[in-house]
Amino acid sequence: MKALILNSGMGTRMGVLTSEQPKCMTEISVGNTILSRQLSAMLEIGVTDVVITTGYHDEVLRNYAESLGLPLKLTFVKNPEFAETNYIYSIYLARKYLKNDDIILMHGDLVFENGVIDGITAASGSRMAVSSSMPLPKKDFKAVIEDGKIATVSVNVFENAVAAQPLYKLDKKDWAVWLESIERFCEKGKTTVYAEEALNAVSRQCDIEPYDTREMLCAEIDTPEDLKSVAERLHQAENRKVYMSFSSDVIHSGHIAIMKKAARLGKLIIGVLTDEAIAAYKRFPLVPFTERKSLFENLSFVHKVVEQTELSYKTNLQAFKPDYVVHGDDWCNGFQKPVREEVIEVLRTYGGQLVEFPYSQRELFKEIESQTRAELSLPDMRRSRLKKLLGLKGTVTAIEAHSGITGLIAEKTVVYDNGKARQFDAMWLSSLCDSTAKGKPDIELVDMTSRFRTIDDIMEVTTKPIIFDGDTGGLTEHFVYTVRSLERMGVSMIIIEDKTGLKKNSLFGNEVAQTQDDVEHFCDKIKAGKKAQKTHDFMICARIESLILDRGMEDALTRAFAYVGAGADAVMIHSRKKSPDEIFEFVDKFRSRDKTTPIVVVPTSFNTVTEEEFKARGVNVVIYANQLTRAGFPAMQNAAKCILEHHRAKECDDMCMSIKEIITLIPEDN
Ligand code: SPV
Ligand code: MG
Repeated sequence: MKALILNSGMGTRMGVLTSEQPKCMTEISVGNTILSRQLSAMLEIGVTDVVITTGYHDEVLRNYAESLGLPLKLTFVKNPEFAETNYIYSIYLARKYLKNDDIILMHGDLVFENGVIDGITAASGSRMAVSSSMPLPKKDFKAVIEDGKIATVSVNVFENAVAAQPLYKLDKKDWAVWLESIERFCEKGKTTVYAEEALNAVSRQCDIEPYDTREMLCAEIDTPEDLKSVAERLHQAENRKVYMSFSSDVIHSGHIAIMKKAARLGKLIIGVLTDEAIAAYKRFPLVPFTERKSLFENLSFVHKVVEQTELSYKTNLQAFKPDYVVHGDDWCNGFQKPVREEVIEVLRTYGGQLVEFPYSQRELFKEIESQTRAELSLPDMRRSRLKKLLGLKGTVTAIEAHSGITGLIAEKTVVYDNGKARQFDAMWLSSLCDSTAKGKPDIELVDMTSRFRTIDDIMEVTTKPIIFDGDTGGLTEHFVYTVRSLERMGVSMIIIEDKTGLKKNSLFGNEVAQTQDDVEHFCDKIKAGKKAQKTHDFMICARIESLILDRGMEDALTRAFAYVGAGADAVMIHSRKKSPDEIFEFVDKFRSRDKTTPIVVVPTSFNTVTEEEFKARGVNVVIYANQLTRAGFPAMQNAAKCILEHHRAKECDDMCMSIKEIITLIPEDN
C-alpha cells in the first residue's frame, strides 16, 4: 500500500501562515505540523511509500519533509501549473508512481486522529471517511451513499448527503478505475475540476464504502479559524484517557499489539490486577504484582499503571473516568460477560465508550499459557504457593482429592457470581478419602508408598498446592523420611494428629478406643520433622485431638502452644460437634496469645459456618475434607441399584454424565 498526499495548492485562505511555506507545514500541536502528523500516521500503520504532489513552495516543502528524517520512501511530484489547475492534474502527473497498488489518498491539509486511520484501514476493501454526526458543510465535500456505496462526492450535493472528508483507502481495483477516469479527464483538458468529478463518472464501477468517523476528529484546515478549532480538538483527542486491565504473567506480542492500538486512542492507563484478584479468578500468578506492574511501566506507549484490586472495573472507572475502555472481543460470553456488562453500564453514566478489538487466538499464546501452567506444577513452585496464598489472602480453602479426577475437580471447579469468581485454593489429601477409595478403613492401613502414588496421580494433572493428611506421622524415625519425600514431591503442608497406637478416624470420637499422644513425645516428633526438612516453605501442622477425645479446652490450648513452641508452622483444631462454639472458643483463646500462627479447621460437623465468618474469627485454612467422596459414592451406588432393578442401563442414563461429556472432561493437553 502507498500513500498519496496532495500538497500542490496555495492555501490562500490561511493568510500570512502560507506566505513563506505551503499549508501542510502549519504547526498544529507542539512540534507537529499537519504534514509531520500525516507522515507519522502512515509510518504507524506500516505504509512506508509516500508520494507527495507539490507545487507551491515546492523546495521548502521537499526540504522540510526530508528533514523530518522519517524512515519513509518519499517521492515528490511537482505540478508546475499548480496555480491554474486543480489536484486532479497533480495526480495525473504522479500517475506512474501510483499504479498497481492500494492507495491511501488524502489532502495535505487534513488533520485526523489515530482512530480514523485505524478504522479506515481496519477492513479490506475501499473506504472514504464520512461523518454522520457532523452538520453538512456548505463549501466542503459531501457524499451521497447508495446501496451502502459512495455514489457521488461533491461540494454541491445536499440531498441525501453526509459530510465527507478527502481521506480514502482504495484497493487496487477501485483505484485503477478512478485513476483511468482522471487520465481521461486530464487528457480532455479538464484539469480545473476536483478529482472527485472523475470518480463520480465511474463510481458505479467501484465499491467504496463510507467509513463513519462519527465524533472523531477528521477535518481540513482552510482558514486560521479552522486551525484554532482543529488544534483544540486535537489536543482533546490526544488527551483522552484509555483504560485496559491486565492479569497475565507474561506480555506477549498479542498484548503489545492490542495495547499499541489502545494507546492510539489517547493516554493509555493500565490497571494491573493484584495477586489476590487473580488468584481468586484464575490461578496463582507466577509473577508477583510488583513485577507485573513494572513490566507495563516500562512500555513507552503506556501513560500510567495503576492497581486493580478486583475483577470488576467499577472502582477504577469511577476513579479515572476513562473516555475509552479497550478489551479483546473474547469477553462477550463466558464468565467475564457480567464484568463487561458492568463496564458498559459504568461508562454510560459519564459518556465513556467500550472499544473491542479482535482477540488473537494464536497457538503461540495458548502455548505460553500452558507453559505457565506447567511451571506452576513444578515441585518448587507448587510447594511454596500455600504460604504465599496465606500471606495474600489471609484465609484459604482446600477441598479433598483422592485421585486424578477428583484433583481435576478441585483444580478446575469455578463458580462465577456477578463478575466475581470463586474457586478452591488448595487440595486436601485426606486419609479417610484415600483409604475409602481403596475400600479400606481409615486406620493408617494404606501405607505411605500407596499414599504417595495418589499424590503423584493428582500432581500429574493439577497445579494447586497440596495439604497432606499425615495421620499420626507414624514413628518419628519414619516421619523424618516422610517429610523429606513430601517436600521433594512439592507438597506444601503435612498435618499430623497427636494420637498414637492404632489410629481411628476422629469423627468416631470416643466411640472407639483412641489414644492421644503425650505432649512431649508429639513435640519431639514435630521438632524432628522440622529439623529434617530442607526448604523453608514446607509446613508442618500439628493437629490437636483434645476436643475430639473430650479432654477439654485447656488441654487443647496447652497442647497448641506447646506444639507451636516445638516448631509447628500451624495448628489444626478439630471437633465433631455440630455447634461451632468450641472451635470458636479455641480460636478466640489461641488468638489472644498468638496472632500469627495459622489455624486450620475441618468443618465437617460444624458445617453451618461460612468461610467469611471463619476468616473474621482468625481462622486461616478451611478444609472441606470429604465432600467429593461422600457425594460421589452414593451416586455410584444409586446407578448400580438402578441397573439391577431394571435389568438394563436405560433408566440410569439420566443420572449419568453423557458419554460426550465424560470423554471431553479430561483435556488432552493437561
Ligand atoms: C481426613 O479427612 O482423613 C481427616 C479429617 O483426617 S477427619 O476425617 O475429620 O478426621
Ligand atoms: Mg485423616
